[in-house]
Amino acid sequence: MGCGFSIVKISSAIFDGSAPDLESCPDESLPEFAFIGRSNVGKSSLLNLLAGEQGLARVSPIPGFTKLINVFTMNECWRLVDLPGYGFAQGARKDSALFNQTVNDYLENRPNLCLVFALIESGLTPQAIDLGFVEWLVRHAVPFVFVFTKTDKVSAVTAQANIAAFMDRISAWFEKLPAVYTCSAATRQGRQELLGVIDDEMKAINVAANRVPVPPESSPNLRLEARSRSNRKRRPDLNRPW
Ligand SMILES: Nc1nc2c(ncn2[C@@H]2O[C@H](COP(=O)(O)OP(=O)(O)O)[C@@H](O)[C@H]2O)c(=O)[nH]1
Ligand SMILES: [Mg+2]
Repeated sequence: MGCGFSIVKISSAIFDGSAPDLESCPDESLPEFAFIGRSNVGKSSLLNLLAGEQGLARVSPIPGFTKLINVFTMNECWRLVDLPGYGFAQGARKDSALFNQTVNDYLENRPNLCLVFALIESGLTPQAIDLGFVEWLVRHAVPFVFVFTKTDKVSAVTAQANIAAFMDRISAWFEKLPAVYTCSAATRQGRQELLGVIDDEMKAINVAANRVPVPPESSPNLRLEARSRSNRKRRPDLNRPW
């Protein structure tokens, strides 16, 4: 099947497997969109929502302890990656990793990583661990957008107040703030919009099958890596606002 532009219509969602480390991840030929956030924030639920398939990624009411990177290929063209949650790094020093080395490694070094969805619960006021994690993403020039989850659990007013407070805490780190989205796996709110984000990235990479022969330097793989590199360029000055 060719990689057309029917991102919003998911025709196939396949579990590729669980990787214990970066080396074990599938080949780097397809663009990847990864979900990161605290354990229980709703990463696996959002993945299932986007894939349109309940039970594709395992959802658990109990914070999980998995250290595996779970990879799913969509429409045979792009991947969704369910990363282990952070939040269990007891006693981590301020600048040390907040999560496991596997996740650090993936976020820093995966050449075909296009965009990270950084998930935060819309029902919570800004939490130090989320702020710290966002700081880590910024320091490491990881391209990301925010997704505030579980909007069905709080009033729109509360969610907007929490989002505004979070953005206020981090605004000094950015010339231009990352995009903010919201979602609910319960009401399916946010699905089309987030698939649209992926669609835009895919269009930018232009991995659609070329009908005319292309010179090797503009092959889809090279364009993908170039996109990944240019996404990583946003490296703002950091000064801790808290
Ligand atoms: N009400 C509500 N519950 C959710 C939502 N997303 C996830 N959950 C619940 O939150 C818990 C953790 O979800 P999960 O997707 O496993 O989180 P993960 O640990 O980040 O992968 C599960 O009990 C889910 O059913 C949502 O949008 N709304
Ligand atoms: Mg999960």
